[in-house]
Amino acid sequence: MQKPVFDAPFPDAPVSDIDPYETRHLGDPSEFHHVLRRNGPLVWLTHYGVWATGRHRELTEIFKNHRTFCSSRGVGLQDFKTEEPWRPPSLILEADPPEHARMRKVLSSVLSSNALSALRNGFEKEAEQRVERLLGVEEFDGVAELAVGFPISVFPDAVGLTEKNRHFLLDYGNLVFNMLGPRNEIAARAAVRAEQAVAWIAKQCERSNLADGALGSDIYRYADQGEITEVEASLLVRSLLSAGLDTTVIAIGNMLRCFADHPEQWRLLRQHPGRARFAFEEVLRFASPVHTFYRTADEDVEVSGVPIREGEKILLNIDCANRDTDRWPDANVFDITRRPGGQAAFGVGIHACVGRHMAALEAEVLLQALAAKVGRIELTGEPVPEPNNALRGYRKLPMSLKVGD
Ligand code: OVV
Repeated sequence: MQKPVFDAPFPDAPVSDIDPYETRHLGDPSEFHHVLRRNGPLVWLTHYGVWATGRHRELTEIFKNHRTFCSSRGVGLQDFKTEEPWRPPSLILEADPPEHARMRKVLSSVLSSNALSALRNGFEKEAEQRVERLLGVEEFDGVAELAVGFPISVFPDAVGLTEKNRHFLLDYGNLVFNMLGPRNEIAARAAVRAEQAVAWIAKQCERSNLADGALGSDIYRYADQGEITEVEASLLVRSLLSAGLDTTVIAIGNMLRCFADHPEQWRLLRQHPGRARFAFEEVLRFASPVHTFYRTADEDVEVSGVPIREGEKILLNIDCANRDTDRWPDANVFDITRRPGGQAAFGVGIHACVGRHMAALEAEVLLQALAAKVGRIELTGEPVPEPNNALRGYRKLPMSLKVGD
């Protein structure tokens, strides 16, 4: 299929005709990363007519400058100013200050580490039982049993979902993230799979369908106090359901892969289980679950000498920035002893992940349950990547857990 070509906006602009959304680049981004590093601080992608950067410095600068680089025109490839979004925009992800701040305040108190500490015991029990069950199994799929299995058995309950059919959550999250890219085959497949999920999700967000004393009903308490409307509350619950599951599923899968590939790091973690939190941050740096978000220039601006015009989109390649050798010594080495502060997997600035404490809690609890029992995490077959327009992770991880040292 012939693709349109968007000419460079000025004569000497650094350009590339690589299509990062081709399945092979989604599975292995090294060629795209190479282009981003080599061609310039920002590179014009002729297939899409957008700028792209994978440098930590520029990515951070753009994320931090939320006034110029807005989110309300969408954080995917699509410009909400010129194209109709596929669903009512998220009140937090796809919003700018001051509206963004009012929503952020609600979600950050509902998802504060204090608020979540009550969940830890239950999460621990589930993680320990799950690990125990898998210890004697010769070969299993780490994605199904751990990366999906663990979050899906704790997260929907934490939100207060009462209905069955929780697999719709995965279909929906998969769709939400795929719709941040072009309308390629991957997005089309996700849409077919999620057809029923969209209506199901809307229903789960209603107050009457959420259990008392869980995160969803905590959000509705802010509606009772008049800080947000009832409709806003339901859309904030939708944000939890959009961003809360697929991300941690991918993150845990990537974490398993990291430790399977680096047994010496696993040994180190077992010697220092208190390092679980830092180890997870290093996993996020080394194998970032979200590879791409966009911003849109809301005015003419210059970044590192490159003029960007109002209305132009910038692809921010998070996983490339997290491997930037200008920012990280030995960026391509997985090392849980580093202090990966500044890693960009949760984003940077006012939009940095509001659910990060939930993600860290899930990962840390699972990591500690594994570290208590498992001497080695071994791959028993080829991992199968799951191509997604915004996430990078696995569909299958054939593995086994070896007891002992
Ligand atoms: C894909 C994504 C990430 C973060 C937040 C949301 C969605 C949302 O729906 O608010």
